[in-house]
Order: sequence, then structure tokens, then C-alpha cells
Amino acid sequence: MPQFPEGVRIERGAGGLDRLVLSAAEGEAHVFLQGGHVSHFQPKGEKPVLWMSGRSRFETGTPLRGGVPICFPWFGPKVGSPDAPMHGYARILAWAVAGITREPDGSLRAGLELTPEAAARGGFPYELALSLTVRVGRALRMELAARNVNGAPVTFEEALHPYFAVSDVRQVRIRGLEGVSYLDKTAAMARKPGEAEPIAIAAETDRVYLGTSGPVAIEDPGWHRRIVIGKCGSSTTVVWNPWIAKAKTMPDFGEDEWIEMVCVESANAADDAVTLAPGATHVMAATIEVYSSPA
Ligand code: TA6
Repeated sequence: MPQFPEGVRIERGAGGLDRLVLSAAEGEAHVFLQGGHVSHFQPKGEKPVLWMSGRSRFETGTPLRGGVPICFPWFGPKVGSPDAPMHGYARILAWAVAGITREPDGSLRAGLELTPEAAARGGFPYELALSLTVRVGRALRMELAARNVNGAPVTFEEALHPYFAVSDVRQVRIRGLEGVSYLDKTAAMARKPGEAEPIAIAAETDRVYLGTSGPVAIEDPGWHRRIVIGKCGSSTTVVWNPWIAKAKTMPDFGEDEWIEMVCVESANAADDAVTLAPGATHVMAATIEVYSSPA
């Protein structure tokens, strides 16, 4: 068993899946080795920031429902391969722990990797080596680095796809995308003009905002808090809530759970897909912070 810093342990989580428990001074996080999947983040004194479905499956090779799935190297269905897993292979394969350190500020930094060999063993393309760095303290920072180990350029899509826990999705407002046009996945990817006001969720919402690199805030009046998602190396922002009917179609999604969550995803998808030269590396990072707002 590798030697981990104080506050770090590896344990059998739900379904017998191994997960890292990172307990730093100012916050804690859990990361399942399957998928490099952050399933929990909670700053000290705050409610959990990430949502997990009570119906999530915890089975080898099956995506967890909630937390921060890693979508890679395609987003959504794989074009031309109807049998390929939705959102790529990274979230359904076993990652390895590369190293864990305690930082001077008391935060914990865990490195995980998904090697091309692991992708090949899963029967997937193996031109890209993937690593994830998770740093937890008062904030949660995730860095996804993709390196092209192939002799030719490789194009891929990616997303850090967090499910945020909210008091009532019908009450939240999402700021930072005002006035920006988007592709509406509920309307066959029709391009829609941006709205002047912060986003309110009042129906199934599945929007792909291309060319967006700025921070987004989820304002939650019910829990008197604001969740701020900052990012770098990402040009796409996706906002998703399944609402009533879509939630009912997902067996790993409880009937009324749509009220408790909203996804604001940092991605590079569609026109924003990344093309990497041989030997090159691309890093996409997202930082999640929580601020209390006046009652
Ligand atoms: O990011 C939004 C989305 O692409 C939705 O269209 C919905 O499919 C969601 O991801 C969840 O996908 P999953 O494969 O995890 O059920």
C-alpha cells in the first residue's frame, strides 16, 4: 500500500469501488478510481457542493450519476459510432493514483492517470495519455491534461461535467453567460440568441455555449450561497438540467432529483474541439469555490 500524507486514505466505496478520501484542513473530497471521478466536495462548514443521485449505480464500467464525470475524448455520442459509450471512455475505465501531496497551505493534491495502455485494454483508441490533478482545500481545483503520444495530430473533445447541489433548481440563477448565443440540445442543436438576464431553469435545459472562457456563478437563494466556477483552457460551457420528463427516462436518476441539481460544465466540444500535435499536451482546468450570501 503506498504511503499517503495525513488526511488521505483509500477505501472501498459503494459497490466495492475503490475511492480516495482526501480530508484537508479546509475541505474534503472523494475521488473514485473508476473514471477519476470526483464524487464529493465539501468546504469546511458548508453543505456538500456536488450532487450524487441516490440511484447512482456503482458498478465497474458504468458511469456514476453525479459528482464530476470526465467526458473524454468525445462529448455526447461518438459521431459515426452509435455503440460507443456516451461521453467517451475516460469515465468508465480504471485510473491509477500517480501521487498525493499535502501542499504548504494545507490543501491536498492528488494526481491520477489514465494511460494509453489502459485505454487500449478497454478496446479504445490509445493516442492520448490523460492525467487528472485534484486539489482540495477551501476550493476544489481539477486539471485535466491530455498528451498526444501518437505520431500524428489528434482531435478530441472533453468536459469536466460537475453536478452541483442546489436547494431548488427552480430558484437558482446562473450568471456569466448573459447575451451569449448557444446551441440548444433540446432543439436539435439550433443556435439560439443569448438572453440578457441570468439563466433561470424552468424546463429541460441543455445548452452548449461555444467560445466562452469566463467564470460562471450559480446563485442559490435557498441555501444563501453562490457557487463560482472558474476555468482555463476551456472554450465551451454547458448548462444542463433534465427537468421532469428526461429525469424519468434515466434509471439512475430519482424521479424528483432534478430539483436538487444543475450542471455547469467546463468543456471543449463541437467547434471548440482540441487538435493536438504529436507530443503536445493540452490542459483544461476548473476551480470551484463557494461563497455565503446574505440571508
Ligand atoms: O452535458 C449535458 C449532457 O450532454 C446531456 O445531454 C445529458 O445527456 C447529460 O450530458 C448526461 O449524460 P449521461 O451520459 O451522463 O447521462
